[in-house]
Amino acid sequence: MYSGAAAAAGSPRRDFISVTLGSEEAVGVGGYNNSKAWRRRSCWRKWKQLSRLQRSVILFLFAFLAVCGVISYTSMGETWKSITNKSLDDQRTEKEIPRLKLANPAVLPAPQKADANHGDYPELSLQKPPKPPHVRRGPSNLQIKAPRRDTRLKTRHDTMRAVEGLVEADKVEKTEKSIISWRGAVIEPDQSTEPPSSKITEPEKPSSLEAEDQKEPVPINERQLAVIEAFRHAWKGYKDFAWGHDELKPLSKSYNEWFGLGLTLIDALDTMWILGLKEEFEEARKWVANDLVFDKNVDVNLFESTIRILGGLLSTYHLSGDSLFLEKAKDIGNRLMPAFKTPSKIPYSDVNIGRGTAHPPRWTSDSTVAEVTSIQLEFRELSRLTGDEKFQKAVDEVMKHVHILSGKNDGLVPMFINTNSGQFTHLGVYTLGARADSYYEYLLKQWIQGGKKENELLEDYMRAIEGVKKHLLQRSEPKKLTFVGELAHGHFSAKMDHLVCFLPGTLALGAHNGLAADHMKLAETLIETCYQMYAQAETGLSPEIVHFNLHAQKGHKDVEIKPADRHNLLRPETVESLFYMYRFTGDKKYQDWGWEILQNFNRYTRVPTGGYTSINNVQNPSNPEPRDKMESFFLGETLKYMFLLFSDDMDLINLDKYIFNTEAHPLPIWVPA
Ligand code: DMJ
Repeated sequence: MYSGAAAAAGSPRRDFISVTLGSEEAVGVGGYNNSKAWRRRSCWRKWKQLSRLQRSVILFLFAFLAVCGVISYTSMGETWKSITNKSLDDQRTEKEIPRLKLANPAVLPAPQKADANHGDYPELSLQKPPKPPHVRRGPSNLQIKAPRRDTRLKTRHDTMRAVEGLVEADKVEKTEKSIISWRGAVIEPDQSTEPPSSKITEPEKPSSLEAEDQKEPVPINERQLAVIEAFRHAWKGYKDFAWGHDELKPLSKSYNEWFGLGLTLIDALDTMWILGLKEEFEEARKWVANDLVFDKNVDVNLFESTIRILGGLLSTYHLSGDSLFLEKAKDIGNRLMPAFKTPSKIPYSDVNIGRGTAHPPRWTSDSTVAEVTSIQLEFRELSRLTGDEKFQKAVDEVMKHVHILSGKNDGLVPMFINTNSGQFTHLGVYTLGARADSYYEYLLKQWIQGGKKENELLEDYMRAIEGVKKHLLQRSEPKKLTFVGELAHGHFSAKMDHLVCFLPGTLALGAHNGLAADHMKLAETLIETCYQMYAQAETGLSPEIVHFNLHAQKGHKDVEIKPADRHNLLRPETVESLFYMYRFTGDKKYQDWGWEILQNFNRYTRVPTGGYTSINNVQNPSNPEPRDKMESFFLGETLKYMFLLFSDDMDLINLDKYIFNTEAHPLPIWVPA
């Protein structure tokens, strides 16, 4: 552009010509060679005209410059060589030992006196690479969506592992490779299943509870460790002699089959989670994944399989976030639904989960009232999780029906209900024990689960407690213990089942949720009675049923035990109520009472080769007559409530967030307080 402009100006100058020398257009090839020859001749002429001295000086200068050039070339070559080699070395280092270099260069020790003092520096091989991030594989819509979990359970799991010295780096690394979830829930990458339905609405977490979650984890104490030890002992027996079967027979080192569905294992899943027994949980989880099959030609009891299996799977899903348990819960939930196909919609007691048929017991068309009214927490939760309302509809219908049914006595219900007519049968007998107990418990708990909006449930509960006060409360002699008796056709009986000891806990839970303060007073007196049912037996373990003395008699205690009633099945109800009482009052005496009970279980029911057994005679410490059976609720309920009772962490399964079903499986409260 510049040359064009100059040409256009029409003023060729020498300088300008030299610029255009390279242009063929300007000089042509021949012109260029002629000029070279001319320049050579003129230089030679000038050299000849110089004096000898001048020529010598010039030659010397050339020689000097040549020597300098050679020297500087040599030293630059060395420098260049070293630079080139260094960069090659660097490249090799990054390619050949990339992990050492990339792992954590900032913590590598400086390489000083490396040979003189090996011990001062950590071996490179001992340096732990940074933990890989937890990676969820697979398309995002197939990834497991965990429900919101109690973060205190997570931190407690960490504490537990530390306390027991279970944290071994290699195990942790191994586990991290094979799982994609945290803390115990082994979710193998290829086992991810579809997420919960989009209709699921997890309850929002109030900010105050978020703050609670961030509190320091409370360390596990000695008594809790004793519970863990007891659990492990029980689990050892189950694992060695009854793995995958319903119940352990610890003395004969065999098992008992009821439904053939691994009842003890499923009932114990969330207990293991809460106790922080990661390895045991993982092993059990594998059994659920690989061996738990519901497609079986087997009759199961609707109530028992709902509270133990469906309830256990749902709570384990909530605690672990592992969708395997939700899938299994859906499966069993669907298979139980035929029970509701009755003329009255009051479900049959038994269902064949393989054939999809249901029926009442052989000898009657009645179901027990407790059984048909204590499956609601689980089916309602299943509807919420799946978005399929059929589960909730079926069980709500039962509650609505019972709400308006005649035959109650001041809110107290008879024990049987007919599946054809939908009417109560065997009228006139009222108890808070067997066959009616959890009807009362679930009235309150459903009301809490649903966010305290379902007024009919609350009405029925309040009326029933008034009925208890009016018809069933009495005081014993000599200690004047308040107890809950039974009413049969107008006659009061001073009989009380151990099962009734759920009541103090339920009353306390109601009072905690804003119900009448006198419910708490009643809870305090009743839990004292339940404790005395243990303390007044020779083994310190309660019998199944007691009769209270209404009149003082010399040499007689408050509690009388009939020969047919003196067995103990390792039941949970008193420990359950102790747990609620301690949570709501902070009174350590409840923990101490629970501790006495645990020690007596260890003294009289523990089988040395593994497991615990029911006993036939709580009055004979020298021979309590072991029955050779460990009920699944010992692991599902009794030991779980023990552990929670001894915990000083009031937020471990926070009672404003969770509601326990009647088998001690915690389910979320839909609208937490
Ligand atoms: C458990 O299966 C449940 O607690 C049920 O409500 C009553 N019976 C046993 C424990 O005693």
